[in-house]
Amino acid sequence: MLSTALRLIGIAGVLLGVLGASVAYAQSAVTMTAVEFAFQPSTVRTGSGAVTFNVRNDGQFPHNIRIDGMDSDVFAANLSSGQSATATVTLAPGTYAFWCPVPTHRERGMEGTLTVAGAQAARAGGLDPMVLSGILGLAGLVVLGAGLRRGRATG
Ligand SMILES: [Cu+2]
Repeated sequence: MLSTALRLIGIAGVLLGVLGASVAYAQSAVTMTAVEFAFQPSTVRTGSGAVTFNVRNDGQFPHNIRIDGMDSDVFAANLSSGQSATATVTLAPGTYAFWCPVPTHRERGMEGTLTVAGAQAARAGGLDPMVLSGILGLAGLVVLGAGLRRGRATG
């Protein structure tokens, strides 16, 4: 019956791996508000690849986002007061400054730091979710395989 237990642990590991992967996917979204003159939050972390920005302009002036190294603003048009918008950009792992491209807004405080974690990068808060899910999934398969081998040897 040990092999049955091992198999169940293996299946649990695979499920954890799938769960971890979905968590990693969910983190590739950034939700912020823009006001005069700040982004809230101004320090943002996300996964690499396609990153969706959900931004609401809670201020009076138009605002937008420009990420260091990109040729255009995140939103095709500035967000007007009260407007919410969603846009997806592709980001490689790294640390980027971002700011509001409307004249003088950056100087007045509308800037922040965006950290994009890579698949191999360890985070300050713990393992990168993609790495963690991979380890959990792999551990699940190894345990599952051991359980199957044991079952064959004794049966
Ligand atoms: Cu602005």
